[in-house]
Amino acid sequence: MALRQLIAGNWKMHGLTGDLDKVGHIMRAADEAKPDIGVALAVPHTLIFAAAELADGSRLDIGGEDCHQAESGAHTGCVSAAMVKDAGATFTIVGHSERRTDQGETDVLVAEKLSAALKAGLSVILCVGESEAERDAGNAEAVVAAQLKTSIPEAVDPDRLTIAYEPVWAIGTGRTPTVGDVAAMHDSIRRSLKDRFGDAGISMLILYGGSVKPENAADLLTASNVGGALVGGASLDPESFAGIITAAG
Ligand code: G2H
Repeated sequence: MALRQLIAGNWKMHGLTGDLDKVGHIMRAADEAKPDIGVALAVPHTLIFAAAELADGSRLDIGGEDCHQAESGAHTGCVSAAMVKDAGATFTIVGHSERRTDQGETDVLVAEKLSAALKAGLSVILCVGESEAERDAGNAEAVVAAQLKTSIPEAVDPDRLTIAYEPVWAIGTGRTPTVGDVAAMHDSIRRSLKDRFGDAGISMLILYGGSVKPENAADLLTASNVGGALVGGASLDPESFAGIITAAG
């Protein structure tokens, strides 16, 4: 069944094996979600194997938060897409703004990572989003369109690609754009995807991310062209994450 919305958690650099009971809780919420609502959870590499074993047979998809662009090689401390898949992930996030900022990742590098992930058999959540200065200058839509153009490689299977729009100034700050601003940006992203992929660009899910909580989820999830949410802080609390899953659809 094609998903109408996807609610994806992103634990970032949080979570030890002692937190796996939270995955169990989220798994039960996923199994109770409406049939056309998907639930996914991106966890640190160290937890993928155990979380995927736990979620096996449930409707919860476990993913990674990043992968290296190379298939293998002398890259101490890095993890390839094949390793992420081998550990049990079905997807990975690439291009999160925290990696773009902390690790200096560019759109070109993000495109290489996206290619590597698809080649390894993973689905991908690609993050894009403007800074506060870019929004204040009236350039938000142009910035995001440019990110999409360069971060999505030439050869790509659109059926395995999900976009997450995450305005950088809304991440972890408790601030969110208005529902109207979210709708305008998601409509703009949809136009870009349609231009690039035709019909496949119409059905591609576009998630909103940035301070999504149970209290604002219903409003954000009903905005035009919003196909779900990428949830950071609130996904660390299974009750809150379950509340967002319930708000979907
Ligand atoms: C944005 C989001 C999840 P938060 O990064 O990717 O995090 O919900 O904490 O703003």
